[in-house]
Amino acid sequence: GEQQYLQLLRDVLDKGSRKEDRTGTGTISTFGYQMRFDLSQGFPLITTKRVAFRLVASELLWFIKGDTNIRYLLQHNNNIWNEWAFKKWVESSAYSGPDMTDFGLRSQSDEAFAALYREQMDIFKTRILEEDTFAEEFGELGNVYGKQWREWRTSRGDSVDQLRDVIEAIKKTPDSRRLIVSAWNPEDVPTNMALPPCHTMFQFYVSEGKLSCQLYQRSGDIFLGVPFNIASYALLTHLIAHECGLEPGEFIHTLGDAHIYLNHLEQIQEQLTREPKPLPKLLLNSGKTSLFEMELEDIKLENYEPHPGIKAPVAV
Ligand code: THF
Repeated sequence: GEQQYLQLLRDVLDKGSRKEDRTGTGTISTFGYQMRFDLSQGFPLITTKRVAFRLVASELLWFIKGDTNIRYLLQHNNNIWNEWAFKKWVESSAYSGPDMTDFGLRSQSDEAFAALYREQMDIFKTRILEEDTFAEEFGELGNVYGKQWREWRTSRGDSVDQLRDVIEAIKKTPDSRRLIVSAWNPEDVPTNMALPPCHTMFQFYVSEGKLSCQLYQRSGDIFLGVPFNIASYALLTHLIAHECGLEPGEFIHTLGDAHIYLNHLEQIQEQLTREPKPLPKLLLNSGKTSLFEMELEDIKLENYEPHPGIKAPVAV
């Protein structure tokens, strides 16, 4: 359970090497790592810091709906994808406000700039929420997860609903070794998405009435992103098991470049002094079966009593 996550933090701190990255922040990184979470032992939401489960759940429902526009997230008070849409906006010719080049890095060291950035971000969010045409153009992240999961475009001119198909296959051919959903679309990666998918593909496995899921994640921001990613795929596994009449089995998390950003080190030292608490329990509305009908209020977490949250800047 959580010990494996804490061990990942320690292993990367001990054995990782310094590596520069696209965002200019700098990381300590290792390549190839695997964790296993037995979902019958409790829901794997990290307890050594508070992780906002409602953000995990609303992001996952957004993927499941096939939505790729941040408007839905903002309507649910979820700000975790704002930076990527904002980046497209401030780099567009329609933007005429103060220069926002490298806003992520600059707002960490320059307080005056950070104030300007917050002001522009607030204006941006308000416009996404209130102006339909602005939202259509600048809230859109491109062909990110929701699009590839639900509407992968083919060379025949039609599309594949990978999520619906994999659920049907789990029901009809549970022994299949092809229960795969891929978000990595080589045709779209270079040009058609705000950020190439970090969780690139996942596979399901059914045995003894239990549904397991393994994710291959090409790149993992261990402090900020990975706790979200674990909870998100654990929730997806629960939702699909619920629909298919199976018990949740294991979530296996395989990471490619597993990295700690250099501006997360103090936060991690603090987290590693903390003892894990008992894991919470997930409760799904038993009156609904299809995951395509699930709403936030159908998903409840019980007995989550974590240590306090630990703030950290996100690298853009
Ligand atoms: N880019 C980077 N650098 N890290 C990531 O984790 C990441 N993601 C998604 C896309 N690009 C990424 C976005 N997911 C937070 C959590 C998940 C994100 C992005 C940001 C975050 O800041 N979480 C804070 C609190 C957020 C809040 O309360 O609003 C936290 O403390 O957990 C990984 O898929």
